[in-house]
Amino acid sequence: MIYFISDLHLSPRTPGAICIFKAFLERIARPDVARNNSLYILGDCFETWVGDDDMDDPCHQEIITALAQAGAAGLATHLMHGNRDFLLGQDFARAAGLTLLPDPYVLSTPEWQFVLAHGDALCTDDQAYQQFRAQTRNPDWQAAFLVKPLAERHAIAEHLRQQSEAAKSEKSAYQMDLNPGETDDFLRQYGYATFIHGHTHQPARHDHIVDGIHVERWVLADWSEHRGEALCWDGEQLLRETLHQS
Ligand code: LP5
Ligand code: MN
Repeated sequence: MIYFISDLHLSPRTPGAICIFKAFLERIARPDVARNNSLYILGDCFETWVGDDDMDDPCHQEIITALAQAGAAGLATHLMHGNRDFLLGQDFARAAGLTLLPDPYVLSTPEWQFVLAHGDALCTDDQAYQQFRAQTRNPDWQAAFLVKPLAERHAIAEHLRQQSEAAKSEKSAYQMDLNPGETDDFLRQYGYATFIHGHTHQPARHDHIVDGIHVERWVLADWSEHRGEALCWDGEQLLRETLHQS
C-alpha cells in the first residue's frame, strides 16, 4: 500500500494529532506489512519548523523517534515541504530516517503514474501569498533567518501565523484555491498523471478534462485533534481512510 497524508500541523499544542500519527505509523510499519508499505507526507507535517537545530524539543523528538522506528521497521517514508515547514533539512531527514522530496514529485508505480505536490505553488490568485512565498524561499533570506536565536525564530513564526490567519480572513475561498488554468497547465506538463496534493484543507476528488483527457485531482484533508486522514493506493484504486486515536 502507498499512503499519502498532509497538513498534520503537529506541534506541542496538538497532542491528539500526534497520538493519531503515532498509532498510524505503528499500524503501517508493523513487521508483517512494513516492507510492503510506503508513506508520502505532502507538506505541513509540522505547524511550523524554524530550523533543524530545534530537534531537541521533546515534542519534535517524539515525532522523529516515531518516524525513525517506522523506517527501521522497513517503512519507506518520504516528506515534501509545505508552506509552514519548508525549513526542514537534511539533519531532520537523517534523524527521522526519511527522504526529502522536491515539489512537485512524479511517483511512478508499475500500475499508475502520480504527481505529488503540496499545492500552494498553484494558488496564483493569492498574490500576497505568492510574494511571501518567493521571499521566504529565497536562500539568502533563509540563511539570515537561521542565524537568529531559536527563541527569536519562534517569535517570528508565531507572528507570521497570526498575520496569516488575519490575512486569510480577508481572502475568498476561490482566491485561496488552486488557479484552474495553472492547474490544467501543470497536469499537461506532468503527462496527465493523477495529481495528489494538500494545502487548501478542502478534501475532494476533482475531475479535470485537459486536452480531452480525464485527469483526477485528489485533495488531502488537514488533521485535527480528533481525526486524521490518509489516502491509500492499493495498486488499483485510491481510498480515503479516517484515522483516530487507538
Ligand atoms: O498556513 P496557512 O494555511 O495559515 O496559510 C497559508 C499562507 N500563509 C503562510 C504563512 C504561514 O502560515 C506561517 C509560516 C511560518 C513559517 C515558519 C518559518 C519562518 C521562516 C521565515 C523566513 C525565511 O504560508 C497564506 C495563504 C494560505 O496559505 C492559503 O493559500 O493565504 O498566505 C498568507 O497569509 C500570506 C499573507 O497574505 C501575507 C503575509 C505577510 C507577512 C509579511 C511579514 C513579513 C515579515 C517577515 C519576517 C520574517
Ligand atoms: Mn499548507
